[in-house]
Amino acid sequence: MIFARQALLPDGWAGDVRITLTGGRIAGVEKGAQAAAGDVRVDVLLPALSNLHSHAFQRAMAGMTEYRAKGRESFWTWRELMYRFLDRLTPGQMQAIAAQVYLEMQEAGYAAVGEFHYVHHQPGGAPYADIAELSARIMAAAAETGIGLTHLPVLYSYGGAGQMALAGGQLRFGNDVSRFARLLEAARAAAKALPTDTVVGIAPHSLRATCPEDLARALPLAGAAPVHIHVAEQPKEVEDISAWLGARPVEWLLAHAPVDGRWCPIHATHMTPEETAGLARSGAVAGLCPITEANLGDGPFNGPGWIAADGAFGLGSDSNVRISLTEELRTLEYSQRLRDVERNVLVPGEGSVGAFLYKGAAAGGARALGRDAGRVEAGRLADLVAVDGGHPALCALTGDQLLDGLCFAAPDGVVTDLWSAGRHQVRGGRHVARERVVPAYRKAVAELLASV
Ligand code: NGQ
Ligand code: ZN
Repeated sequence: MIFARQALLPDGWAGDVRITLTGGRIAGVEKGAQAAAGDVRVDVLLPALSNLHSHAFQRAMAGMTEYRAKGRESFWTWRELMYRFLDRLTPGQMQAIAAQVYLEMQEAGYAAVGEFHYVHHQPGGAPYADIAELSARIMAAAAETGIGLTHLPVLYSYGGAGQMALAGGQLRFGNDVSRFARLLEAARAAAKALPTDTVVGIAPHSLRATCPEDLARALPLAGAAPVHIHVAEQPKEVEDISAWLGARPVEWLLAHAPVDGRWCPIHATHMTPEETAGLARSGAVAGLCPITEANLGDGPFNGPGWIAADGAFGLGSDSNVRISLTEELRTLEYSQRLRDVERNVLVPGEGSVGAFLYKGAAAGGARALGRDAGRVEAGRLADLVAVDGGHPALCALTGDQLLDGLCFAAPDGVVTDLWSAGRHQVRGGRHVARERVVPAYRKAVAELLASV
């Protein structure tokens, strides 16, 4: 049982709310209740967000790619450094890094993660004895931390638009569709050992890493599970795809792929107004990664156009250069304010920006990960987060202003408790596996640095 002084329920804020959990789900929600001995008492209870886009291993490069070399620095030069970083990464290091990342996500208020997983093979490209070795490492990290996992094995077959050959660091990613299908089967089998809220979807990496024929063969492998794809992140990607396929990436997908509510286009930054409206109306959840998009110089998302077309959205920490839910929320809104020279941009009509962004990201993130979560309601997965409303950043605020405070003023340290499908992994602001996971992370990065 959880007893909350205040909780955000689907029909609004309520006081003295007692929540019953069974089998990882919310069994009952009672308003105006009495606390009983043994209840976990919290202050402000919210639906916890799903982090819909992560490449866990990139966390270990944080701070290593912020040096301007001679000449022009871009997404593409960052990518070269990232590929080089992969020359040595071992399965054990992958697991230790992912566990640290998932722990930090839970402490920041995310109950679940969509791991867009594309490092499959050994350096040089030879598969491991178990083709899904690195998927198993991601799953082990999820099991260690208790985070809800939507594992997204990635199809990455070509080095660039027009079926270019894979090269260098990309060799660790490569599969044709047949081998990808085997890897997916192995990952699905391995996921059976995880809690039942685990999901396995698929992720064609991007149009530049696949081709129309392969994509048509790969998509049915998803069944009813989520489909994630990077799209329209950088102007050069839009140009390359246009030159090759005669249409811009989002335009091409809308015309040739069965884009619907199972789809999560990641970034979707560089779109025409027609693409923006068309993609929003397809029901797809835009996977926005504001901190990484700022860090990589991608550009701002067309938020007003997306909202005007009633588009769904969620948040992802992508490169994990910094894992902070509050900062992710405010970076998204600030990117719009800086571009439009305006305030309070991301809300339709009138209303609280923090409330619109938080509730929207809770619902959209859960849908993108195939999780029955995002609302504090009987029957849903118990993905819950509690924050300290008495924290100086929040103590003057009530109702939806609490979400504005969370979005614009608070540090992540306001999170006191977090449940991933009922697993109570953060207590008193600390993850229960901290003492094991953090030293293992330090050891893994020290080893990794010594090997390069
Ligand atoms: C990724 N990064 O999947 O991590 C890519 C770079 C690639 C972003 N799209 C890798 N932000 O393009 O091969
Ligand atoms: Zn990504």
